[in-house]
Amino acid sequence: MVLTLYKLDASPPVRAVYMTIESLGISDVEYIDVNVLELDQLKEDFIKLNPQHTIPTLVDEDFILWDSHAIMTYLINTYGENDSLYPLEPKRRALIDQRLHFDSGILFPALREATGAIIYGEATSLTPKMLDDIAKGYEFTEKFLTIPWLAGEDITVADLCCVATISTLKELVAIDEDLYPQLTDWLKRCSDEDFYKKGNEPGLLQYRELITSKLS
Ligand SMILES: N[C@@H](CCC(=O)N[C@@H](CS)C(=O)NCC(=O)O)C(=O)O
Repeated sequence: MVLTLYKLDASPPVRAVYMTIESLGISDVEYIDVNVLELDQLKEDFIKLNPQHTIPTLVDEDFILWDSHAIMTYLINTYGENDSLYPLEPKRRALIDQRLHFDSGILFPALREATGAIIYGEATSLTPKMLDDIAKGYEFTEKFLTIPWLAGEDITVADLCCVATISTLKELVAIDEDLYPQLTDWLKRCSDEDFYKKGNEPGLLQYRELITSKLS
């Protein structure tokens, strides 16, 4: 099997997929850059592949899939040696699914809104609404973390997904340790993991450079 992943390293959902690839130990992946900053995603060839023109997009032989959440769970279901990252047991899986939808519906939109405005030059600082949306994301996540990891006693795809977004939000708005002690601790524990160091850190640094260059 050779997988192809259309990507940009700075993109948080792409990094969530990288962390899944790292965790699963998949080595046979061809990576193709789609520079969304230059609007490469709107080129005819890419639109043919993914009419929604988003990265990450995965090609596995004749199967094409986009949306990081769908890609991560597909990779685990297809190539995982066991179900530990995405347990089959219905209630454990349902809790993970809730966290993935939380990322899709709350965390990532807050990040996309703020990042888009800064990168495409519509804003040079965050508006009160952007700050409020990010704070809501932190508050909810803090409340979920009454358990060690985001969806239970063990690391799951919920952690890989949400840490990509939250570590990137932190580049925009610092996480106050006093307000969000569980979130701070969880982020620290995620960042000590190998999957994070290899799959998230390099692209996160690129995101930081990009945002800093736009804000200064
Ligand atoms: N829910 C999607 C979001 C993907 C997304 O919005 N990716 C951005 C880059 S971070 C993108 O492709 N933007 C280009 C566009 O929407 O045209 C996922 O999780 O994959």
